[in-house]
Amino acid sequence: MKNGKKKHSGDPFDPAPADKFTFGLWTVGNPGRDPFGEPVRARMEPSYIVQQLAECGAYGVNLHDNDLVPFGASAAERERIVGGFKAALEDHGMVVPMATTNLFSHPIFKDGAFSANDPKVRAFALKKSMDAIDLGVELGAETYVFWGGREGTEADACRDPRTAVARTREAMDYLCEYVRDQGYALRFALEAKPNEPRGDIYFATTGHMLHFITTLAHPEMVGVNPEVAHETMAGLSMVHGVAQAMEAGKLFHIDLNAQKIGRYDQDLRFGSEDQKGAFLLVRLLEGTAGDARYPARYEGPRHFDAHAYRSEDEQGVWDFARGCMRTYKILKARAVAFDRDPEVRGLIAERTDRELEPLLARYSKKNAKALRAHPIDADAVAKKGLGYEKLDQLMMEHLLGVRG
Ligand code: GCO
Ligand code: MN
Ligand code: MN
Repeated sequence: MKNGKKKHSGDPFDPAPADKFTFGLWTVGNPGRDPFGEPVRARMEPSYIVQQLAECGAYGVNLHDNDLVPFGASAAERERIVGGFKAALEDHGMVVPMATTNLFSHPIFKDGAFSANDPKVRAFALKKSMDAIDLGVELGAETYVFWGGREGTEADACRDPRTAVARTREAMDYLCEYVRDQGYALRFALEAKPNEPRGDIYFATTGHMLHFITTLAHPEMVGVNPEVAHETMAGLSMVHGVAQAMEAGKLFHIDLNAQKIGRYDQDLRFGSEDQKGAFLLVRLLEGTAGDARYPARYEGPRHFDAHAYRSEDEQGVWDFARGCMRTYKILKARAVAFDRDPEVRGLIAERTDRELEPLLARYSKKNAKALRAHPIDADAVAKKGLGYEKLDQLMMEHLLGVRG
């Protein structure tokens, strides 16, 4: 069954490849192990996952090197596994838009990878990353994610945190050069997380990453991969982080899921917590507000980095996957209706002032003089209500499905 030939149900919220939904092999493949309990589901073969995801209407699948090729596999084993996987992708019309390296499971990475104190560990991390980059490119990946899961500390005196930053820069510059040297058309996307599995992880948020990128030798090759759960764990607004990345042209990838604030990394089904945040995120990614100053929308894959509850069997996993995609599409439809609503448009229409705006746009001695001379009645401006209660309630009513 080729994905393109699969008959769509006709339900407007059922996903189709054109929606560009992707899942990691490790997401639907998550066996439900947690720090307190053993796996509750059997391992699924990568080719089987590809088939089932295609059946659900996904566009593609992403992977860590070791999700596909076991750690320490021989070259012959690698060839056999990769060959079989490519055939499954081809058979089901699925693509691999993103790949990444597992730099956290093997005990060698107990003190991190690129920031580890032992040069042997850093060397091993670079070698493993170059191999995994080759694998990703062979499978057609255009984006390569770096998530520094174990790049952090509990005993913070073990290294100067500035050294961790510098070592990470060295590694990114090294790998950018490697990609250029190979002539690969690959971009890097850096994924931040504040903690877990380490007590504190370096570059805790998307904002930290955005600045770090400006210090690299090839900043144009590197962007970010923000994750809902990670920004929420840090108590931050995912929407604001993503907006800043988009505005900087740095949203190269995204990890969609859901998370309750103040918890461990829950990786819940997209939209299953904080529906308002999820609505605003979809609205931003889809560009339904239509601000002409910015590119219309995010064009990359809509990737779900989440997994089914531990209560689920395999059927529950596919229910989970469909749920992520359906909720995204439902929120998109709600966002379109919201931004078309004349009452909403009236409330968010920007006030313009033809005399004042040009004076604000750019500093010059002349502009500053004219600005200073321009009378502004602060009390009169302050008195005016802004109607945000009404606006937010309208958003709630669209979100809850009673309007539009
Ligand atoms: C996590 C991370 C990972 C990464 C993945 C890809 O908290 O475990 O979100 O799922 O996204 O390793 O780099
Ligand atoms: Mn995560
Ligand atoms: Mn992630």
